[in-house]
Amino acid sequence: MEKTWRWFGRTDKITLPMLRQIGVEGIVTALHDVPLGEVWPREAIRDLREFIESYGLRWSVVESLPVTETIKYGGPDRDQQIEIYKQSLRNLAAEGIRTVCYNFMPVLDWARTDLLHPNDDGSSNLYFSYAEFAYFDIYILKRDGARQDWARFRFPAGVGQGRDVLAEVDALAREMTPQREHKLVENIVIKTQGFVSGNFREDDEAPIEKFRQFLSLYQGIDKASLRENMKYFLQAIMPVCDECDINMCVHPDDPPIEILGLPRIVRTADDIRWLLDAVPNPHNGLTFCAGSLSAGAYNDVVAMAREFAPRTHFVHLRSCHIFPNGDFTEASHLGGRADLVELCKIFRPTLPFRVDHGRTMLGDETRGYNAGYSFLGRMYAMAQMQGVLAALAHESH
Ligand code: DNO
Repeated sequence: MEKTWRWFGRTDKITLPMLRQIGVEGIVTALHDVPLGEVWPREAIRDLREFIESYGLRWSVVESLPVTETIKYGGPDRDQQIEIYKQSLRNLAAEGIRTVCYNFMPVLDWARTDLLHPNDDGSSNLYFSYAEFAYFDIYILKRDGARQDWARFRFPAGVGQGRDVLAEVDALAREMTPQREHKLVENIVIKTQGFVSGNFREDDEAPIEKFRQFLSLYQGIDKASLRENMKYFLQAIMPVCDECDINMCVHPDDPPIEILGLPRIVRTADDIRWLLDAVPNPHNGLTFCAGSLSAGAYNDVVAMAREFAPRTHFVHLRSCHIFPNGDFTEASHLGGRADLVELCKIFRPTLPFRVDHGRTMLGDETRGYNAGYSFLGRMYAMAQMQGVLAALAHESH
């Protein structure tokens, strides 16, 4: 598979010459400076492409060309936003970039509650605690209906049985400090979101207020209507994808659970079947994020890879470990639920993959990195995956 790396542009402290040294072939990036909802100008795409190429690398994948909320909830200006999206796709194709990752998660992109969860060996990982997330929802966001939603919440078979999340939330409330609350807001809304070109920015002054406004846009939007809106969007952009030979690849919901009273529609094998069948064009495909999918106890990641490989255009290699209480963390790239060795046997050898959510280790803390995108942790994971791929290639000779 093509070895790619998510790089955040010229200001990224992890530079292209560093990536050359560790075997990276292709770059996964976006025009992070273009405000959400505006056309990506062809000149700016060309400029970044040439910069990448000047280091002997290629711009392989766009992650992400963001889909604005109005397209997701079906607002009055969605057609206008879809036209803008189409123009950005045309501009990307004109510069030879034809694999585009996006997501269809309402309001919040990926979510974690702890970004530096300590491991026994001294490194740290990202972590998702249901109790802390529910605390954020009930006590910080104070969302209408949050308490009832969490009272009804059921873990999938095999994990979290008998767990009383609400009791844990109330216990947390008794020991909570303003510093800890601040940290939780920072983790859920700022540090995980600020760099993904989504709704929130590092310098947002009232992120919780902004969060509530976004949530209010989704009143009355259920799973069926979100699906309709996704189908509408995909049908509208497919003619451009056909004309320009662009592969769209939706990123699964991370974590693959319904949160904040919002529908999430790319969580399970059934969801993916639905979205691939709803718009059966091969340009409507998937980012197979093994990490996101493996955080759902109901997902058999290897079986899903076998089923969806023909429509997969981009792969995220990482793996999650789910604890008996249902919480999850990122596992080693050679461990966890996702069985990355098996996945590497399934996907076409020409597909681009990137490692994802490396550990924080050996001084990564001091280097400056975006949450989940450490240098040494990802480099370690990349080396593990390169070893796996080399061993598989050797076996097949
Ligand atoms: C998080 C990422 C996501 C992903 C988007 C794709 O680490 O995997 O932010 O890039 O959801 O649109």
